[in-house]
Amino acid sequence: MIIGIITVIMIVIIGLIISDSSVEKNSEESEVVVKGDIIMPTKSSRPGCQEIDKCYIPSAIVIDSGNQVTWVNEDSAFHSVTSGFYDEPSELFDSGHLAPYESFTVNFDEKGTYDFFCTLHPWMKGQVIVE
Ligand SMILES: [Cu+2]
Repeated sequence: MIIGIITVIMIVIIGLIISDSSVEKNSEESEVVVKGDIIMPTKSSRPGCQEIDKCYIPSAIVIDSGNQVTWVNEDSAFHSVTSGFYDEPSELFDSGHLAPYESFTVNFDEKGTYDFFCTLHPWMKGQVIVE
């Protein structure tokens, strides 16, 4: 009799634990706002990320013309995605300052190599190669 009651209680507790963890999992998935093609990871606001090629990840991306690229700032600092080079912006596109978890998307219709950088951190550089 007592063993029967304990067994029922155990089953209920295990059931609650399982349903709890599945709810948590679902809410975690819904927190992912935008999936970026290129991310700005944590610590990219400090010099040194260029030495390990982790200022923009990936720092170079190859796409077919007519497609778009989305950058997501996954750092806790502000960053930008600006066309050209730090000392020579090309004025093709400029995200302005992206707050943490903001994203920026550009359509690329013409073939070519598009350099970009961060106006706040001169060591952050990347390329979009449109084929
Ligand atoms: Cu930056």
